Amino acid sequence: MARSQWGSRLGFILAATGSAIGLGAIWKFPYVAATNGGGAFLLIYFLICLSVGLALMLGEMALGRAAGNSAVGTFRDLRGGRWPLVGFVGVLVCFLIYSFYSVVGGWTIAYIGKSFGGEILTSDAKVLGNIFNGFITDPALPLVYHGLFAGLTLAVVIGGVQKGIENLSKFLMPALFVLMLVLIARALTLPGAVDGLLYFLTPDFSKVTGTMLVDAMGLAFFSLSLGMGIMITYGSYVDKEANLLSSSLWVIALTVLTCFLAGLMVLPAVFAFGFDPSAGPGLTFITMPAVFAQMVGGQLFAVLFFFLLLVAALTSSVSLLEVVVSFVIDEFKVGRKAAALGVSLLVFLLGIPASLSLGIWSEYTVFGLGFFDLLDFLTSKLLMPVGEVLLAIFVGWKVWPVIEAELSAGARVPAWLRAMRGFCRYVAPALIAGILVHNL
Ligand code: LEU
Repeated sequence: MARSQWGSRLGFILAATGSAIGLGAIWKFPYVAATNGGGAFLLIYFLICLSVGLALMLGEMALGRAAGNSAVGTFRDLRGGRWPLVGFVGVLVCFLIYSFYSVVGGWTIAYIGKSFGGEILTSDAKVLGNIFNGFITDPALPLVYHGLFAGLTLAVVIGGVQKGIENLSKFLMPALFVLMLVLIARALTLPGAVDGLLYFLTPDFSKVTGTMLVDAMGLAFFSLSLGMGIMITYGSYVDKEANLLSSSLWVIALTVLTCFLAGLMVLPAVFAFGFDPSAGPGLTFITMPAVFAQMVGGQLFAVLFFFLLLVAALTSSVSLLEVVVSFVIDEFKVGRKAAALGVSLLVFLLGIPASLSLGIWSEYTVFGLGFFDLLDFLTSKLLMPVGEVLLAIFVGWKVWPVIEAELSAGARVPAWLRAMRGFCRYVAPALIAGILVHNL
């Protein structure tokens, strides 16, 4: 069977951007930035994305295109030995992340319903907090929405690479940008918003700590979909003429821009309403309704916002499922439909304890973490960094000629490419390993 291909180069960039931009940028970034002191975090996050992030993204895309195989197969084709294990770590990370990602994806569907009902259209922090906590701690409802979200993701992945993923990204990602700009305009004109703006934009370097660096690095990789085989898999569907450097730069620029816009949308409003910036995972879900409550046609904006957030989450969850599915298809010679169904079912089951750990199972902890937080810790702080160190070593030391051939397209090796080799050989592994050690 011929390997699927993206319909166009723009389609590839949009799909990769669709994978990158999701709950990470819009849900995670504002609350992680807020708890890490704002401005300095923003700057460090940018720097990481543009350095280590760029090198790894280029590396992943080049590997995938060179091998034309899924995450595990790529390492096997290019080198063999124990290296396919790195691909396997990626597949595992996608599988684990997908289980709790789908739970949060379900929240966005529930909030579309709550916007229609109008119950969230208030600026009262207490009411909004109660609605959010009441919902996520409910033993049954979030599971229904988790199932719905996983079902939607499944439908797109069964539709296949080009039709399903590409079409979804092409129309709705631009719509999300426009809506965010409108919401920012409203948020910034709220009385008291300036304090939030200053908090977000003024770097206070006394806030830079080991924990902040770890958070920034974890979020950078999470939001750029790196270290889990996604860009390898997506790269394997790219034609040989596509310019991977400009594609990567586009993906990174758009993702970083979305994080920035999400911060502008959420943080000034947090300050304007006197909410607690360290509210954690509920921040976007609690703050944005308060903004809608202050808008003419707020209910419509609320529905639109949560719908587009759902789409952003879907284009990301699709990439998570796609990595696992293409691994199963390539390794076990199973059909796409059967593979997607089987994986979705497993993911749904794993998401159940994740969701319940926020409510009735909250007293069950491992290392002091509930199951939801444990999955997040295991993936973002442990497995992803391990995968990334190995990936950087693989790219810089083991298969560099292949990467160079992919990226220079036969022309003379440009200076940036030589810099990238040094970066992958020495800087990236040292940096990421340092962070890993700090985590442990
Ligand atoms: N990059 C995605 C996001 O920020 C997450 C990834 C795990 C698919 O939502």
